[in-house]
Amino acid sequence: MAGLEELKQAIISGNRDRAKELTKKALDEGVEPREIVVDGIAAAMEVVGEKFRANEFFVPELLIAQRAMKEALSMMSGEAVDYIGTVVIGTVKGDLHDIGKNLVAAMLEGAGFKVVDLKVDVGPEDFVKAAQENSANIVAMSALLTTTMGAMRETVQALDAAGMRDKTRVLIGGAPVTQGYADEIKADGYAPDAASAVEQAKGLLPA
Ligand code: B1M
Repeated sequence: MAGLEELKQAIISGNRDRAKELTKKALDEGVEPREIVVDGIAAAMEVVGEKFRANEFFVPELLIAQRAMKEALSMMSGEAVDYIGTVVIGTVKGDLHDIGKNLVAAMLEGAGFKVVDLKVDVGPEDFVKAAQENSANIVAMSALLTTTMGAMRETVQALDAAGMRDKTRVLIGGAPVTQGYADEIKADGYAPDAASAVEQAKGLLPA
């Protein structure tokens, strides 16, 4: 849809007002919220991520695009969606990096999950509390610092201690995180990027 391509370009170029306006227009025209997220918002952030990796975009462009993404997403709250599962997501304790986490959250929303975003610097007890309150299927954690990865292990242990691991699966990711680390801390899934996070999350839902 042409409007969603325009929305994608508005987010890539960091045009917040235009991104908001185009999201509202698409909703008013009856475009499915999930289509707006997948083909407009998440698609834009994938391009932003690629440009960043290719050194075509630097941190300021990344942050400006992220703000436009947030404005667009803010227009979606309250839209009725049939959820396929609930994910509680956050960046772990001590870690303030949220661009990748936001991208994963947007992609999960686009794939039909209800996403409860605890933002950044989220302690194990906060993950546990939010997972209990929202009957979450999945706790998803992001870490960008080698020094904060340990908080993922602590959160897995806190979920264990709360007796929640039979119902709540753990998905982890972020630049320094590996499958080996996920195995070591007994997380149920690891994803190297936002698209594979969605695949992993779907695979972690009860059959
Ligand atoms: Co910081 N930073 N930073 N930083 N920062 C890194 C991560 C670093 C690699 C830079 C470097 O030294 N080369 C380094 C970490 C080294 C390490 O520990 N290995 C670093 C450091 C050291 C720091 C500070 C300590 C610097 C300082 O103050 N001395 C400090 C720490 C602050 C804190 O968190 N307590 C700090 C601060 C910051 C800013 C605030 C300036 C800013 C963050 C802004 C924000 O997020 N709102 C920032 C940024 C932007 C970066 C870099 C440049 C970019 C990170 C990013 O957003 N990438 C980064 C260097 C780099 O990567 N080149 C760096 C783009 C994003 C789309 O990718 O987050 O990897 P990413 O997410 C990907 C995947 O990892 C995956 O999917 C995403 C999309 O495909 N993924 C998941 C992420 N989470 C997932 C969860 C999943 C699954 C997949 O499942 C749940």
